[in-house]
Amino acid sequence: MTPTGATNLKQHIADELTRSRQRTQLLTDAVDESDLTAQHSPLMSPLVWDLAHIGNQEELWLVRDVGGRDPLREDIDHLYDAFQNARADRPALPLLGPGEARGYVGDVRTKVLDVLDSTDVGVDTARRLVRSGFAFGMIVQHEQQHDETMLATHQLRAGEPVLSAPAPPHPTGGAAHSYPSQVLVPAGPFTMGTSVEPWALDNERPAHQIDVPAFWMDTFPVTNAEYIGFLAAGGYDDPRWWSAAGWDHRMAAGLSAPLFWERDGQRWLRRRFGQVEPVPADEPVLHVSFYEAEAFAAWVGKRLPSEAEWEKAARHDPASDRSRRYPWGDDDPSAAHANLGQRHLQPATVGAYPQGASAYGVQQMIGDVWEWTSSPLAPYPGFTAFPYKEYSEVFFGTDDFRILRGGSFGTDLAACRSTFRNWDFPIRRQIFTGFRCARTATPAEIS
Ligand code: AVJ
Ligand code: FE
Repeated sequence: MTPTGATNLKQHIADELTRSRQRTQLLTDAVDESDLTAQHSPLMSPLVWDLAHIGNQEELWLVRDVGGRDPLREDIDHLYDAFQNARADRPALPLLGPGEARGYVGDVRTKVLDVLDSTDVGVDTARRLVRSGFAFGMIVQHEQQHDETMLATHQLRAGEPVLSAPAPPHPTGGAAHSYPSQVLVPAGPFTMGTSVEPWALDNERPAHQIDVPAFWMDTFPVTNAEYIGFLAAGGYDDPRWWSAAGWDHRMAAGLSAPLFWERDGQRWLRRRFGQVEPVPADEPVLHVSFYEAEAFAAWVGKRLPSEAEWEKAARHDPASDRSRRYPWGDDDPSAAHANLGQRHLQPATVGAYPQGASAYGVQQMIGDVWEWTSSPLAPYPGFTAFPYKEYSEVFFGTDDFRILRGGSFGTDLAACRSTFRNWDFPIRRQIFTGFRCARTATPAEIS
Protein backbone atom coordinates (compact mmCIF):
# COMPACT_ATOMS: atom_id res chain seq x y z
CA MET A 1 0.00 0.00 0.00
CA THR A 2 1.14 3.52 -0.70
CA PRO A 3 0.13 6.99 0.38
CA THR A 4 -1.73 7.64 -2.87
CA GLY A 5 -5.16 8.85 -1.85
CA ALA A 6 -4.46 8.77 1.88
CA THR A 7 -6.49 11.57 3.42
CA ASN A 8 -4.31 11.76 6.49
CA LEU A 9 -0.77 10.87 5.53
CA LYS A 10 0.67 10.95 9.05
CA GLN A 11 -2.02 8.61 10.32
CA HIS A 12 -1.44 6.35 7.32
CA ILE A 13 2.30 6.23 8.06
CA ALA A 14 1.72 5.48 11.75
CA ASP A 15 -0.73 2.71 10.82
CA GLU A 16 1.73 1.17 8.36
CA LEU A 17 4.55 1.28 10.91
CA THR A 18 2.29 -0.43 13.46
CA ARG A 19 1.09 -3.05 11.01
CA SER A 20 4.68 -3.91 10.08
CA ARG A 21 5.73 -4.18 13.70
CA GLN A 22 2.84 -6.52 14.46
CA ARG A 23 4.13 -8.84 11.74
CA THR A 24 7.70 -8.61 13.04
CA GLN A 25 6.45 -9.48 16.52
CA LEU A 26 4.42 -12.40 15.23
CA LEU A 27 7.50 -13.83 13.50
CA THR A 28 9.82 -13.31 16.46
CA ASP A 29 7.42 -14.16 19.31
CA ALA A 30 6.40 -17.45 17.69
CA VAL A 31 9.67 -19.14 18.66
CA ASP A 32 11.58 -19.44 21.91
CA GLU A 33 14.81 -17.61 22.69
CA SER A 34 17.17 -20.34 21.53
CA ASP A 35 15.32 -20.44 18.21
CA LEU A 36 15.76 -16.68 17.85
CA THR A 37 19.52 -16.78 18.29
CA ALA A 38 20.12 -20.04 16.37
CA GLN A 39 21.19 -20.05 12.76
CA HIS A 40 18.67 -22.25 10.99
CA SER A 41 20.66 -22.20 7.77
CA PRO A 42 24.00 -20.66 6.75
CA LEU A 43 21.94 -18.90 4.06
CA MET A 44 20.06 -16.90 6.66
CA SER A 45 20.69 -14.63 9.63
CA PRO A 46 19.55 -15.59 13.11
CA LEU A 47 16.07 -14.06 13.55
CA VAL A 48 17.40 -11.86 16.34
CA TRP A 49 19.80 -10.24 13.84
CA ASP A 50 16.95 -9.30 11.49
CA LEU A 51 15.00 -7.91 14.43
CA ALA A 52 17.72 -5.52 15.63
CA HIS A 53 18.73 -4.70 12.02
CA ILE A 54 15.15 -3.54 11.40
CA GLY A 55 15.48 -1.23 14.41
CA ASN A 56 18.95 -0.04 13.43
CA GLN A 57 17.88 0.98 9.89
CA GLU A 58 14.90 2.76 11.41
CA GLU A 59 17.21 4.58 13.82
CA LEU A 60 19.68 5.57 11.07
CA TRP A 61 17.07 6.97 8.69
CA LEU A 62 14.20 8.22 10.81
CA VAL A 63 15.71 9.10 14.21
CA ARG A 64 19.09 10.44 13.08
CA ASP A 65 18.65 11.55 9.46
CA VAL A 66 15.02 12.71 9.22
CA GLY A 67 14.66 13.67 12.88
CA GLY A 68 18.18 15.02 13.45
CA ARG A 69 18.05 13.44 16.90
CA ASP A 70 20.93 12.00 18.92
CA PRO A 71 21.79 8.35 18.28
CA LEU A 72 20.37 5.70 20.61
CA ARG A 73 22.97 2.98 20.00
CA GLU A 74 25.73 4.17 17.67
CA ASP A 75 27.90 1.45 19.21
CA ILE A 76 25.95 -1.33 17.50
CA ASP A 77 25.76 0.14 13.98
CA HIS A 78 28.60 -2.04 12.69
CA LEU A 79 26.95 -5.26 13.92
CA TYR A 80 23.81 -4.61 11.89
CA ASP A 81 25.46 -3.35 8.72
CA ALA A 82 24.66 -6.06 6.17
CA PHE A 83 27.74 -5.16 4.11
CA GLN A 84 30.19 -5.53 6.97
CA ASN A 85 28.88 -8.94 8.04
CA ALA A 86 28.03 -11.87 5.77
CA ARG A 87 24.95 -13.84 6.81
CA ALA A 88 27.00 -16.91 7.73
CA ASP A 89 29.13 -14.81 10.12
CA ARG A 90 26.28 -13.09 11.93
CA PRO A 91 25.69 -15.71 14.69
CA ALA A 92 29.27 -15.23 15.94
CA LEU A 93 28.84 -11.46 16.45
CA PRO A 94 28.18 -10.00 19.91
CA LEU A 95 24.55 -9.35 18.96
CA LEU A 96 21.89 -7.92 21.21
CA GLY A 97 20.05 -10.75 22.91
CA PRO A 98 16.31 -11.27 22.32
CA GLY A 99 15.23 -9.10 25.24
CA GLU A 100 17.69 -6.31 24.41
CA ALA A 101 16.73 -6.40 20.74
CA ARG A 102 13.02 -6.11 21.56
CA GLY A 103 13.73 -3.23 23.92
CA TYR A 104 15.89 -1.50 21.30
CA VAL A 105 13.37 -1.67 18.46
CA GLY A 106 10.67 -0.45 20.84
CA ASP A 107 12.78 2.54 21.98
CA VAL A 108 13.55 3.45 18.37
CA ARG A 109 9.87 3.26 17.46
CA THR A 110 8.87 5.57 20.32
CA LYS A 111 11.33 8.20 19.04
CA VAL A 112 10.19 7.71 15.45
CA LEU A 113 6.55 8.40 16.30
CA ASP A 114 7.73 11.60 17.95
CA VAL A 115 9.78 12.50 14.86
CA LEU A 116 6.77 11.79 12.64
CA ASP A 117 4.69 14.12 14.78
CA SER A 118 7.08 17.02 14.22
CA THR A 119 7.97 16.40 10.56
CA ASP A 120 6.31 18.00 7.56
CA VAL A 121 5.64 15.06 5.26
CA GLY A 122 3.57 16.99 2.72
CA VAL A 123 3.90 16.72 -1.05
CA ASP A 124 5.51 20.17 -1.31
CA THR A 125 8.11 19.71 1.43
CA ALA A 126 11.50 20.96 0.21
CA ARG A 127 13.44 18.00 1.56
CA ARG A 128 13.07 15.14 -0.87
CA LEU A 129 13.75 12.52 1.80
CA VAL A 130 10.52 13.30 3.64
CA ARG A 131 8.37 14.52 0.76
CA SER A 132 5.13 12.46 0.73
CA GLY A 133 6.58 10.58 3.70
CA PHE A 134 9.14 8.78 1.50
CA ALA A 135 11.67 7.89 4.23
CA PHE A 136 8.90 6.50 6.44
CA GLY A 137 7.57 4.48 3.51
CA MET A 138 11.08 3.21 2.78
CA ILE A 139 11.44 2.04 6.38
CA VAL A 140 8.02 0.37 6.36
CA GLN A 141 9.07 -1.50 3.21
CA HIS A 142 12.43 -2.38 4.75
CA GLU A 143 10.76 -3.95 7.77
CA GLN A 144 8.36 -5.87 5.55
CA GLN A 145 11.21 -7.09 3.34
CA HIS A 146 13.01 -8.45 6.39
CA ASP A 147 9.75 -9.96 7.62
CA GLU A 148 9.58 -11.92 4.37
CA THR A 149 13.21 -12.94 4.89
CA MET A 150 12.34 -14.07 8.43
CA LEU A 151 9.42 -16.03 7.02
CA ALA A 152 11.91 -17.82 4.74
CA THR A 153 14.01 -18.55 7.84
CA HIS A 154 10.91 -20.06 9.48
CA GLN A 155 10.48 -22.27 6.43
CA LEU A 156 14.09 -23.51 6.79
CA ARG A 157 13.74 -24.12 10.51
CA ALA A 158 13.40 -27.73 11.68
CA GLY A 159 10.95 -28.78 14.38
CA GLU A 160 7.31 -28.46 15.23
CA PRO A 161 5.17 -25.94 13.31
CA VAL A 162 4.83 -22.59 15.08
CA LEU A 163 3.06 -20.54 12.41
CA SER A 164 -0.45 -21.15 11.18
CA ALA A 165 -2.88 -19.44 8.83
CA PRO A 166 -6.10 -20.32 7.01
CA ALA A 167 -5.78 -22.01 3.63
CA PRO A 168 -5.96 -19.67 0.63
CA PRO A 169 -9.02 -19.65 -1.64
CA HIS A 170 -9.33 -22.85 -3.63
CA PRO A 171 -11.59 -22.56 -6.67
CA THR A 172 -13.35 -25.80 -7.51
CA GLY A 173 -13.94 -27.36 -10.89
CA GLY A 174 -10.53 -26.58 -12.35
CA ALA A 175 -11.16 -22.82 -12.61
CA ALA A 176 -7.92 -22.25 -14.46
CA HIS A 177 -9.03 -24.41 -17.38
CA SER A 178 -11.76 -21.94 -18.33
CA TYR A 179 -9.09 -19.43 -19.39
CA PRO A 180 -6.72 -19.60 -22.36
CA SER A 181 -3.36 -20.99 -21.24
CA GLN A 182 -1.50 -18.02 -22.74
CA VAL A 183 -2.40 -14.57 -24.01
CA LEU A 184 -0.94 -12.50 -26.84
CA VAL A 185 0.58 -9.16 -25.90
CA PRO A 186 0.85 -7.23 -29.17
CA ALA A 187 4.01 -5.32 -30.11
CA GLY A 188 4.34 -1.71 -29.08
CA PRO A 189 5.69 0.70 -26.51
CA PHE A 190 4.53 0.97 -22.92
CA THR A 191 5.58 2.96 -19.85
CA MET A 192 7.92 0.93 -17.64
CA GLY A 193 8.82 2.06 -14.11
CA THR A 194 7.36 5.07 -12.35
CA SER A 195 8.10 8.68 -11.62
CA VAL A 196 4.91 9.30 -9.64
CA GLU A 197 4.43 6.47 -7.14
CA PRO A 198 5.44 8.27 -3.90
CA TRP A 199 7.05 5.33 -2.11
CA ALA A 200 8.56 3.61 -5.15
CA LEU A 201 12.25 2.89 -4.52
CA ASP A 202 15.11 4.26 -6.60
CA ASN A 203 15.51 1.29 -8.95
CA GLU A 204 11.83 1.51 -10.04
CA ARG A 205 12.48 5.05 -11.35
CA PRO A 206 12.17 6.90 -13.63
CA ALA A 207 9.19 6.06 -15.86
CA HIS A 208 10.39 5.46 -19.42
CA GLN A 209 9.04 4.13 -22.70
CA ILE A 210 10.06 0.63 -23.79
CA ASP A 211 9.13 -0.95 -27.10
CA VAL A 212 8.37 -4.65 -26.69
CA PRO A 213 7.93 -7.04 -29.65
CA ALA A 214 4.79 -9.21 -29.64
CA PHE A 215 4.92 -12.13 -27.24
CA TRP A 216 2.75 -14.72 -25.53
CA MET A 217 2.55 -14.75 -21.76
CA ASP A 218 1.23 -17.68 -19.74
CA THR A 219 -2.03 -16.82 -17.98
CA PHE A 220 -0.87 -18.55 -14.79
CA PRO A 221 2.35 -19.40 -13.04
CA VAL A 222 3.63 -22.94 -13.73
CA THR A 223 1.89 -25.39 -11.38
CA ASN A 224 3.24 -28.30 -9.37
CA ALA A 225 1.42 -30.75 -11.67
CA GLU A 226 3.15 -29.24 -14.71
CA TYR A 227 6.48 -29.25 -12.92
CA ILE A 228 6.03 -32.91 -11.94
CA GLY A 229 5.65 -33.58 -15.66
CA PHE A 230 9.16 -32.19 -16.15
CA LEU A 231 10.48 -34.41 -13.35
CA ALA A 232 8.72 -37.47 -14.74
CA ALA A 233 10.13 -36.80 -18.21
CA GLY A 234 13.65 -36.91 -16.80
CA GLY A 235 14.15 -33.16 -17.14
CA TYR A 236 16.68 -33.02 -14.34
CA ASP A 237 18.86 -35.56 -16.14
CA ASP A 238 18.77 -34.04 -19.61
CA PRO A 239 21.31 -31.28 -20.23
CA ARG A 240 19.43 -30.24 -23.40
CA TRP A 241 17.02 -28.14 -21.32
CA TRP A 242 19.61 -26.47 -19.12
CA SER A 243 21.91 -23.54 -19.76
CA ALA A 244 25.61 -24.31 -19.33
CA ALA A 245 25.72 -22.48 -16.00
CA GLY A 246 22.45 -24.10 -14.97
CA TRP A 247 23.65 -27.61 -15.75
CA ASP A 248 26.91 -27.03 -13.87
CA HIS A 249 24.93 -25.92 -10.85
CA ARG A 250 22.39 -28.74 -11.15
CA MET A 251 25.28 -31.25 -11.11
CA ALA A 252 27.36 -29.60 -8.38
CA ALA A 253 24.37 -29.08 -6.06
CA GLY A 254 22.77 -32.44 -6.93
CA LEU A 255 19.40 -30.86 -7.69
CA SER A 256 16.63 -33.34 -8.41
CA ALA A 257 13.39 -31.58 -7.39
CA PRO A 258 12.27 -28.26 -5.85
CA LEU A 259 13.66 -27.48 -2.42
CA PHE A 260 11.66 -29.04 0.45
CA TRP A 261 10.25 -31.81 -1.78
CA GLU A 262 10.72 -35.49 -1.03
CA ARG A 263 9.64 -38.63 -2.79
CA ASP A 264 7.12 -40.97 -1.11
CA GLY A 265 6.62 -44.01 -3.36
CA GLN A 266 4.62 -42.75 -6.32
CA ARG A 267 3.91 -39.31 -4.93
CA TRP A 268 5.73 -36.16 -3.94
CA LEU A 269 5.57 -34.64 -0.46
CA ARG A 270 6.72 -31.23 0.62
CA ARG A 271 7.66 -29.72 3.94
CA ARG A 272 5.92 -26.42 4.59
CA PHE A 273 6.54 -24.52 7.83
CA GLY A 274 7.06 -27.75 9.74
CA GLN A 275 4.25 -29.78 8.18
CA VAL A 276 4.71 -32.54 5.63
CA GLU A 277 1.93 -32.81 3.06
CA PRO A 278 1.33 -34.05 -0.49
CA VAL A 279 2.41 -31.53 -3.11
CA PRO A 280 -0.84 -29.86 -4.29
CA ALA A 281 -1.28 -30.26 -8.06
CA ASP A 282 -2.86 -26.91 -8.93
CA GLU A 283 -0.71 -24.60 -6.83
CA PRO A 284 2.14 -22.62 -8.44
CA VAL A 285 5.47 -24.43 -8.04
CA LEU A 286 7.53 -22.90 -5.23
CA HIS A 287 11.20 -22.97 -4.18
CA VAL A 288 12.81 -23.39 -7.58
CA SER A 289 15.98 -21.64 -8.70
CA PHE A 290 16.25 -19.50 -11.83
CA TYR A 291 18.17 -22.35 -13.46
CA GLU A 292 15.36 -24.84 -12.83
CA ALA A 293 12.78 -22.34 -14.12
CA GLU A 294 14.84 -21.78 -17.26
CA ALA A 295 15.15 -25.55 -17.87
CA PHE A 296 11.42 -26.16 -17.43
CA ALA A 297 10.63 -23.34 -19.86
CA ALA A 298 12.99 -24.81 -22.47
CA TRP A 299 11.39 -28.23 -22.01
CA VAL A 300 7.94 -26.83 -22.89
CA GLY A 301 9.37 -24.95 -25.87
CA LYS A 302 9.12 -21.57 -24.19
CA ARG A 303 11.38 -19.25 -22.20
CA LEU A 304 11.21 -17.00 -19.17
CA PRO A 305 9.78 -13.52 -19.81
CA SER A 306 12.08 -10.54 -19.72
CA GLU A 307 11.40 -8.02 -17.01
CA ALA A 308 9.93 -5.60 -19.57
CA GLU A 309 7.59 -8.31 -20.90
CA TRP A 310 6.50 -9.15 -17.38
CA GLU A 311 5.75 -5.52 -16.54
CA LYS A 312 3.94 -4.83 -19.81
CA ALA A 313 1.71 -7.91 -19.35
CA ALA A 314 1.07 -6.86 -15.75
CA ARG A 315 0.24 -3.17 -16.11
CA HIS A 316 -0.13 -1.85 -19.64
CA ASP A 317 -3.72 -1.02 -20.48
CA PRO A 318 -3.98 -1.05 -24.28
CA ALA A 319 -7.38 0.71 -24.22
CA SER A 320 -6.02 3.84 -22.55
CA ASP A 321 -2.33 3.30 -23.45
CA ARG A 322 -1.31 3.92 -19.86
CA SER A 323 0.38 1.82 -17.19
CA ARG A 324 -1.65 0.84 -14.14
CA ARG A 325 -0.36 0.73 -10.58
CA TYR A 326 -1.46 -2.92 -10.30
CA PRO A 327 -2.65 -5.45 -12.88
CA TRP A 328 -6.33 -4.84 -12.01
CA GLY A 329 -6.14 -1.05 -11.92
CA ASP A 330 -5.00 1.66 -9.55
CA ASP A 331 -6.68 0.44 -6.35
CA ASP A 332 -4.52 -0.96 -3.55
CA PRO A 333 -4.55 -4.77 -3.32
CA SER A 334 -7.49 -6.34 -1.47
CA ALA A 335 -7.99 -9.95 -0.40
CA ALA A 336 -10.00 -10.47 -3.60
CA HIS A 337 -7.11 -9.34 -5.83
CA ALA A 338 -4.05 -11.19 -4.64
CA ASN A 339 -2.50 -13.53 -2.09
CA LEU A 340 -0.15 -11.17 -0.26
CA GLY A 341 0.90 -10.27 3.26
CA GLN A 342 1.32 -13.68 4.91
CA ARG A 343 -2.47 -13.97 5.18
CA HIS A 344 -1.91 -17.51 3.99
CA LEU A 345 1.22 -19.61 4.32
CA GLN A 346 1.23 -20.95 0.77
CA PRO A 347 0.40 -19.89 -2.78
CA ALA A 348 -3.24 -20.16 -3.84
CA THR A 349 -4.51 -22.53 -6.53
CA VAL A 350 -4.25 -21.12 -10.04
CA GLY A 351 -7.52 -19.42 -10.97
CA ALA A 352 -8.14 -18.24 -7.40
CA TYR A 353 -7.96 -14.52 -8.20
CA PRO A 354 -9.87 -13.71 -11.42
CA GLN A 355 -10.41 -10.16 -10.07
CA GLY A 356 -6.65 -9.70 -10.07
CA ALA A 357 -6.32 -10.19 -13.85
CA SER A 358 -4.38 -7.65 -15.90
CA ALA A 359 -5.82 -5.83 -18.92
CA TYR A 360 -4.44 -8.61 -21.12
CA GLY A 361 -6.03 -11.29 -18.92
CA VAL A 362 -2.87 -12.50 -17.18
CA GLN A 363 -3.63 -13.73 -13.64
CA GLN A 364 -1.86 -13.95 -10.30
CA MET A 365 1.02 -11.71 -11.32
CA ILE A 366 0.92 -10.06 -7.91
CA GLY A 367 1.27 -12.35 -4.90
CA ASP A 368 1.50 -16.16 -4.57
CA VAL A 369 5.07 -16.64 -5.86
CA TRP A 370 7.93 -14.35 -6.88
CA GLU A 371 8.42 -14.89 -10.61
CA TRP A 372 11.84 -15.32 -12.12
CA THR A 373 12.51 -13.23 -15.22
CA SER A 374 15.38 -13.60 -17.68
CA SER A 375 16.68 -10.09 -16.93
CA PRO A 376 19.81 -9.26 -14.97
CA LEU A 377 19.60 -6.38 -12.49
CA ALA A 378 20.36 -3.12 -14.30
CA PRO A 379 19.43 0.53 -13.77
CA TYR A 380 16.70 2.17 -15.84
CA PRO A 381 17.81 5.02 -18.12
CA GLY A 382 18.08 8.12 -15.93
CA PHE A 383 18.52 6.18 -12.67
CA THR A 384 19.89 8.05 -9.68
CA ALA A 385 20.61 6.35 -6.37
CA PHE A 386 18.26 7.62 -3.65
CA PRO A 387 18.62 7.91 -0.77
CA TYR A 388 21.57 5.49 -0.49
CA LYS A 389 23.73 3.58 -2.97
CA GLU A 390 23.59 0.36 -0.96
CA TYR A 391 19.91 -0.27 -1.65
CA SER A 392 20.45 -1.09 -5.30
CA GLU A 393 23.26 0.80 -7.05
CA VAL A 394 26.07 -1.30 -5.56
CA PHE A 395 24.46 -4.41 -7.07
CA PHE A 396 24.42 -3.04 -10.63
CA GLY A 397 27.06 -3.77 -13.24
CA THR A 398 27.40 -7.54 -12.83
CA ASP A 399 25.60 -10.52 -14.32
CA ASP A 400 25.31 -12.07 -10.84
CA PHE A 401 21.58 -11.51 -10.28
CA ARG A 402 18.25 -12.15 -11.95
CA ILE A 403 15.16 -10.01 -11.47
CA LEU A 404 12.12 -11.41 -9.69
CA ARG A 405 8.71 -9.77 -10.04
CA GLY A 406 5.26 -9.74 -8.49
CA GLY A 407 5.77 -10.70 -4.84
CA SER A 408 4.78 -13.86 -2.99
CA PHE A 409 2.20 -14.88 -0.37
CA GLY A 410 4.83 -13.65 2.10
CA THR A 411 5.27 -10.18 0.57
CA ASP A 412 3.39 -7.36 2.21
CA LEU A 413 1.33 -5.02 0.08
CA ALA A 414 3.50 -2.12 1.29
CA ALA A 415 6.46 -3.73 -0.46
CA CYS A 416 4.65 -4.85 -3.60
CA ARG A 417 3.74 -2.97 -6.77
CA SER A 418 3.74 -3.88 -10.44
CA THR A 419 6.89 -1.71 -10.70
CA PHE A 420 8.67 -3.32 -7.71
CA ARG A 421 11.96 -5.03 -8.58
CA ASN A 422 13.44 -7.82 -6.49
CA TRP A 423 16.64 -9.64 -7.42
CA ASP A 424 18.67 -12.59 -6.24
CA PHE A 425 21.31 -15.09 -7.30
CA PRO A 426 20.10 -17.57 -9.95
CA ILE A 427 20.82 -20.51 -7.60
CA ARG A 428 18.51 -19.19 -4.86
CA ARG A 429 15.51 -21.28 -3.89
CA GLN A 430 14.86 -20.86 -0.20
CA ILE A 431 12.95 -17.67 -1.04
CA PHE A 432 9.35 -17.94 -2.26
CA THR A 433 10.10 -18.29 -5.95
CA GLY A 434 8.17 -19.71 -8.87
CA PHE A 435 7.80 -18.58 -12.47
CA ARG A 436 5.65 -18.42 -15.57
CA CYS A 437 6.67 -18.95 -19.17
CA ALA A 438 6.53 -16.74 -22.25
CA ARG A 439 7.48 -17.03 -25.90
CA THR A 440 8.06 -14.67 -28.81
CA ALA A 441 5.07 -14.50 -31.17
CA THR A 442 5.74 -15.89 -34.64
CA PRO A 443 5.08 -13.70 -37.72
CA ALA A 444 2.13 -15.94 -38.63
CA GLU A 445 0.57 -15.39 -35.21
CA ILE A 446 0.62 -11.62 -35.42
CA SER A 447 -0.20 -11.00 -39.09
C1 AVJ B 1 15.77 -5.91 -2.54
C2 AVJ B 1 14.75 -7.74 -1.43
C3 AVJ B 1 16.90 -8.00 -2.47
O1 AVJ B 1 16.04 -8.29 1.19
O2 AVJ B 1 18.08 -8.42 0.47
C4 AVJ B 1 16.73 -5.31 2.78
C5 AVJ B 1 16.03 -5.62 0.32
N1 AVJ B 1 17.89 -4.23 1.30
N2 AVJ B 1 17.68 -4.64 3.40
C6 AVJ B 1 16.97 -7.88 0.50
C7 AVJ B 1 16.86 -5.07 1.45
C8 AVJ B 1 18.40 -3.98 2.53
C9 AVJ B 1 16.75 -6.69 -0.44
N3 AVJ B 1 16.05 -7.08 -1.69
FE1 FE C 1 18.12 -4.64 5.47
